[in-house]
Amino acid sequence: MKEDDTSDIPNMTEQFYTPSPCSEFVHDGEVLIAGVGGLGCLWALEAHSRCSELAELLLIDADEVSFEGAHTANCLYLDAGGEGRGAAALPSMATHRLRNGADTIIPLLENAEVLILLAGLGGGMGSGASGELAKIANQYGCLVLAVAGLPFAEQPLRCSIAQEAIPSLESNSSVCIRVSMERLAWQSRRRKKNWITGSGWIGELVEGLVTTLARVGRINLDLMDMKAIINKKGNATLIVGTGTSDDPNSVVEMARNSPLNDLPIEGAKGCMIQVEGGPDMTLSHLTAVTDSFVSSMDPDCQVIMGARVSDEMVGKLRLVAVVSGI
Ligand SMILES: Nc1nc2c(ncn2[C@@H]2O[C@H](COP(=O)(O)OP(=O)(O)OP(=O)(O)O)[C@@H](O)[C@H]2O)c(=O)[nH]1
Ligand SMILES: [Mg+2]
Repeated sequence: MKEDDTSDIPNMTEQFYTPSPCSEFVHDGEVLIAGVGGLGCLWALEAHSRCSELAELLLIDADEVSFEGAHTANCLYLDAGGEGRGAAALPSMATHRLRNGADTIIPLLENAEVLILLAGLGGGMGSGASGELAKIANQYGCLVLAVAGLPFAEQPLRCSIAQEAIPSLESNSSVCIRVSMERLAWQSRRRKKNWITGSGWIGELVEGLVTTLARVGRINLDLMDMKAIINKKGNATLIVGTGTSDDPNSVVEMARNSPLNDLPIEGAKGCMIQVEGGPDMTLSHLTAVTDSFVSSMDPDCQVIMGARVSDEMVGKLRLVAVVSGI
């Protein structure tokens, strides 16, 4: 079927639910967390539950099951014949449905400065609609940070659908990290968690990015800092790691071995790093984490650093970074 031939695509029924109130913290505009497709919606819901007062949530799918329990979400329901069973692994159908149904989400995109886009590739909706959403968001001036889940190797058809979908998502995103679901599943066993919901890794990354931009830290970072790092030549990636404050190196170790870590950061030219900890966090914790994290980067690497303290992080440390010029 040709890209613009919609003749054999059934009429779309699309539904949109009302937005939730958002926080006053994000002065420069809103951060929008969006999930596309079944897996993307699950990841977005889990991530948003960690920082719901700091970001808006948008769920897009052709399967209403994805909206269950999403009381404060904006839900874009892109159903074809009312069968409510997803986009039946047909990405081109999903692309068209989003293109035709995007009007209702334009106000959200106009309001957002950063779109954190989560999708599992290999099915219909996530593969077909995520690149299109990123493209529309770009047109409205959003900075797009994407997390793309790649299917298991034993699903060759899904892998080829994902390979076809990735260029559009990557070219319309400022940063797009590729997450192997295989690696996510494998490492989730160690966390004794279900990989399907991201096992906490995706939620931690999104929460870290949102709080970094929310200007609630001790040393604040903002969107200008993020843009300065992202705009460096070369590839960029997003990194998260957690550990305990008695062993700051464990945080960096975990970040390096995280299933979300898709590119080696050796020799990187740019790094924005936010370290979060409890009220017990000291300057030496902060420098230990940062020094160890940037040690393998280019000696002239531009490093922008931030720090945030929250009561829930007592005894813990978390590092969230945007690394560029790779
Ligand atoms: N092995 C396994 N893989 C899964 C499972 N759920 C999702 N995936 C993988 O994740 C990819 C995306 O899944 P979904 O997000 O459910 O797909 P979707 O975008 O909703 O696609 P449609 O339902 O066709 O519209 C799939 O291609 C699979 O590779 C699961 O339960 N088991
Ligand atoms: Mg689905």
